[in-house]
Amino acid sequence: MRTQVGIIGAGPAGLFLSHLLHRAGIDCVVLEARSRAYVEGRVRAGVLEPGTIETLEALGLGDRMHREGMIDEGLDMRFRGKNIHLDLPELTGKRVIIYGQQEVVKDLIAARVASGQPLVFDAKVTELADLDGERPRIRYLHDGEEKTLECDFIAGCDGFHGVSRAAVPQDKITTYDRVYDFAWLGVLSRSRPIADMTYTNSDRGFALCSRRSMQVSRLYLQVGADEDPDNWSDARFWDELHARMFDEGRTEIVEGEIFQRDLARLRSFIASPMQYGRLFLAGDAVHITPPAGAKGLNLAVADVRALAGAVTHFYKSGRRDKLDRYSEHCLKRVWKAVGFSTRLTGLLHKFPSHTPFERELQLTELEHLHGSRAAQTAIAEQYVGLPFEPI
Ligand code: RFL
Ligand code: PHB
Repeated sequence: MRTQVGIIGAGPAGLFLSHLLHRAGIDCVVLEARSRAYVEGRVRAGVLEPGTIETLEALGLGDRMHREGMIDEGLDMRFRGKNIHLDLPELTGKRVIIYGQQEVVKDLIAARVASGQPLVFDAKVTELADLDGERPRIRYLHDGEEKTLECDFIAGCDGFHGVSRAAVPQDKITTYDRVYDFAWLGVLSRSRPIADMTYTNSDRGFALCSRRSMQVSRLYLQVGADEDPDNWSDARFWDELHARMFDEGRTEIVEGEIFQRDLARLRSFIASPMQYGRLFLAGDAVHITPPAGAKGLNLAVADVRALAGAVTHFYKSGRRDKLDRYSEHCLKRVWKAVGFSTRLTGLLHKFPSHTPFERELQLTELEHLHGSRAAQTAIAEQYVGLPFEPI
């Protein structure tokens, strides 16, 4: 089999890229290791920045997001019983939309399938070959057979544990990372969410109240890195959430049936450069932000917009200049976003390693944010996402 761009992974990065390329008249094949049901059922992100919203709209895929998504105009940060309210439209003129990542993924998959363009599930990529030649190849397993896809370019959109990044010779890539010794225990509950997206830094640790609809809350608690989600009975989860949200009277947070639980280890990670020969890495395959700040999915979209622009330019003009700039272009945004999420993580979590001095400094920064519009604007500007620069 042959195509122009071989895309590994049907997460947000691979799926958005397939649509952006198809719109530009460029052929691609998406290979996904898992089943359609598995990919559509994976609960993750929820906050879409204006740039991601516009990208879905431009692809003609924004209708359900506008019908079912929830416009979010503000977020709260609580500490020591105080509340910082960031009014996003007032501070930035922009809003975000809360719409589950798996809903975005469902919309992208349905449209790709309807267009008749190739998207192969249960196709696990095992090896990449000739990345530095003219005709790179992808080997994968499908229907019990080993198959080969020959391409002009390969897009490695296979997430943090994929095979693409590992296919780059070690002396051609540098990695930067920081692993945290805590995790987020996330649940979905059938209960009315509280009014605003609310982050809290309490003496008992971090918590976050978000939502997926007016009937479903998405709730997170900071827990130990190796915590077993089964150790958290529903009662224990609610007790801890009320306490961390300063809702001891249990008058604010509505409890409901918890029907999904997951644990996300926290890490900051960047691999550089994001390309090697004819392989281009995008999304979680090449960078990970800690989830505070909700940047991962949005960064994946920013990467593949740049990649689609560079590939389109190549086929139109025969020139590689934009492809050659891909990594440098994306990494500017990536470092800012990873820096922002890392800073927010530092501001909001309880660090087992903190001395009382460091804990007081953390609370002092929150106090400053409480009283300073300039500090609030700086957070809000990054939270809604920086504008896209042309590649
Ligand atoms: P994905 O989504 O991991 O998709 C990669 C795909 O590649 C497939 N794959 C392979 N396919 C073929 N052959 C192989 N050998 C393969 N190996 C892997 C996988 O099966 C998978 O389908 O990466 P992508 O596309 O780069 O998308 C990144 C986002 O998923 C991620 O950044 C976000 O979910 C992060 N994130 C959030 N991002 C936001 O923008 N806003 C948020 O509110 C937000 N909240 C979150 C989050 C991530 C979380 N967790 C679970 C880490 C909240 C949480 C709790
Ligand atoms: C979510 O709704 O899943 C969510 C919201 C805000 C974050 C991270 C995740 O910072």
